[in-house]
Amino acid sequence: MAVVIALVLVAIGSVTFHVLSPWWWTPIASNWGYIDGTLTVTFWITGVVFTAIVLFMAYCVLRFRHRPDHTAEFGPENKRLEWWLTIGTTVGVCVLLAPGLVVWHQFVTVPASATEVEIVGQQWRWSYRLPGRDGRLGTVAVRWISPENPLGIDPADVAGQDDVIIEGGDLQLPIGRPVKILLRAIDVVHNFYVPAFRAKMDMVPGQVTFFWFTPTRTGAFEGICAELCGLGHAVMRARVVVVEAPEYDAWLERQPTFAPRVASVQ
Ligand SMILES: [Cu+2]
Repeated sequence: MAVVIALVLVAIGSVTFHVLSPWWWTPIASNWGYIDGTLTVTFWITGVVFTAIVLFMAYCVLRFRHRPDHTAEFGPENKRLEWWLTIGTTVGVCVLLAPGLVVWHQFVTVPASATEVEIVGQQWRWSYRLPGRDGRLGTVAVRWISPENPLGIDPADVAGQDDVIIEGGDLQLPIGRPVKILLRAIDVVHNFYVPAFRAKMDMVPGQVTFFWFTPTRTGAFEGICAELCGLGHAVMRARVVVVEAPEYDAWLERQPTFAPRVASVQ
């Protein structure tokens, strides 16, 4: 009887904890409501199945407990039940996977109007690069990386001269404009994650990964590294500030660009 009560308590406790949990999603600040929709579908399916199985176990422990005049019945085959379980599981797994495939497709299909912003991860900080007046980012290569040129921008590339470089400061983004985030890592694997945007992606040395989103709310949002990357992983924090377009333009004007920075050390 103690096992039955324990199982029922596990089921009730899990549901109650889920509903009353203080660790709920932060209010969303991007267009990725689909991500929350997918999570809700997953919560419902796994929650219902989990509760049903635990309660079924409690029922079996109670109903088929040992009694002196009771003998077990041997039933190795049950075609009907096997079919139902197979179909039920298949439908459940399909419903779990399908929304994810749809959302993933949207997540990596960048709208043509998106502006590019590059984020570079290294132990243990973030750097940002935004296109200057020409709207284009200059090419980069590992061989150009030096103390004066930590992001490895090609000094001969015209497009890179006006690139805005932010090291250790906040990243600002204008509200309502889609942005394509290009991700690079200089040393080990990092992952740029701003929970309020519901968007994250691994940054792999030697590759450029990306995702896109549209900020839908002004304010300051905390970013974290979501891939264990060494001793300082836990303090690898970022701040993304979403502002109105005029404020963004004024901020961008004040940021240092690549060309004067390189010229100053020559
Ligand atoms: Cu990291």
